[in-house]
Amino acid sequence: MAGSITFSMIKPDAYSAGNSGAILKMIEEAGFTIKAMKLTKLTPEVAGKFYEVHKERPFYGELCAYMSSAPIIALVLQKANAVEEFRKLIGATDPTKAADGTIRKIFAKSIEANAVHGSDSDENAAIEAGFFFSQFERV
Ligand code: DGI
Repeated sequence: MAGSITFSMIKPDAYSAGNSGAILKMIEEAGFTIKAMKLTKLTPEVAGKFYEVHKERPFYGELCAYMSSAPIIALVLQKANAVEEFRKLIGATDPTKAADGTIRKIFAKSIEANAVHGSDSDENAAIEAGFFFSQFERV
């Protein structure tokens, strides 16, 4: 099936809590196809580079420490209108504001430990997918 792509991560809190399988199940049941997948552990430096757009924000240091605190699963996902559809599936950044049935509402622990990442534009999806995966690691 054709469609656009988005980039996602299952974040340290969700991985450590053993929720990766349940989250992947929700993603597939929502109609996304997994095009690339990798389990890895970020260093604070790599997390800092990934979140460079947030470097002026007060939580940047904590965010980089958190994102490198345990393994993550990086994903490239495909679906029609993937970026927008995936942001609907994960819900608001702050899980207390996320809609019922969304991944963050179900699995997130806090605004920082919020279970999953989802790209916010097609342009960023391409940049983020390229940050984690070579062309040989994508189908
Ligand atoms: O695109 P999102 O992940 O929904 O949100 P974002 O791009 O505004 O922020 C990126 C990540 O930074 C978010 O998933 C968790 C973290 N973050 C955002 N706002 C706060 C925050 N972390 C803390 N500690 N406090 C915040 O206010």
